[in-house]
Amino acid sequence: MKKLYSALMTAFNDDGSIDEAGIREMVRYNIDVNKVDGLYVGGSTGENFNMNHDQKKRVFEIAIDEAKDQVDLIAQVGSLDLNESKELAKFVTDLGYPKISAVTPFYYNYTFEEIKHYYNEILKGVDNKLLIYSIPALTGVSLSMEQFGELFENPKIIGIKYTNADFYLLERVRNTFPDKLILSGFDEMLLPALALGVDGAIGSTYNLNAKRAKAEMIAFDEGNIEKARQLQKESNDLITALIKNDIYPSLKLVFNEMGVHAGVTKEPMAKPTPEMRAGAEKIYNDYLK
Ligand code: SI3
Repeated sequence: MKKLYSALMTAFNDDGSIDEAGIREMVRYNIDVNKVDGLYVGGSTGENFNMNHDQKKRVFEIAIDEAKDQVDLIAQVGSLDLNESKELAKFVTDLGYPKISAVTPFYYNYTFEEIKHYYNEILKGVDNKLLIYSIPALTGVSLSMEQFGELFENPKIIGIKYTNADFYLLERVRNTFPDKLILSGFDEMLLPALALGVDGAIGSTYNLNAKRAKAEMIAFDEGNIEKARQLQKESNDLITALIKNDIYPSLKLVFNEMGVHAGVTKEPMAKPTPEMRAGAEKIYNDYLK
């Protein structure tokens, strides 16, 4: 059975502090209403790269305290400060996270040897399993099939969160490493990723749209491709509207519209404008009600 994970958002107050109650509400909504299989904590959607060290730790604590062991939890610990990544990897492992993930190090055009060193260092002395977070559009880092293979030489590296529209590479990686866990990261491309044999998906829009995405996975598994295509079309109408309205603030605005307190985004991400608020209300009424 393929697994669906929501990329957990972080509720912030206007001053950039963490809204703990909001985070708990979103965890609960994902477990109780969305019935997701898991949560990806501290990813792009969680605005992890906007947070300071203490905030990252606090979000990890709140999420696992609320979710307990009701769903699978993956903690994204990647950081440009390798010492921070190592500390966070130990911290979340001690908290009980069954899996970790780390974004490829970015900005300084690291060599592959440096990237490999980063992953192996994060895992040194940490009794946990790791998913490589590959998102070339945001990091500028594209790993080849051979490079994934070299990273997999570390037995603790169990798979990839694959946020990449390169389906040729996905096919090569899937078939070369049939035992690795590959979770697709582009919600709008779930169906082609399913066709290439991913084990599930992690995404931002599943916070709002998990039921449709789950139904699409089931339709795909049953061989009902027409139904899966129709569901992907409906999802993409929603995702297109969210992207046009500025996706991160809009996901929160729509959650707030649904009565789930998601707070606001953290600067420098845009704060909601009146136009965004109106757009979010329309998205809720048009696609989710
Ligand atoms: O938290 C995370 O790391 C993610 O949710 C990554 C995920 O792949 C999302 N990518 C980004 C850059 O946010 C997608 O879910 C994305 O928002 C969605 O496909 C819309 O483009």
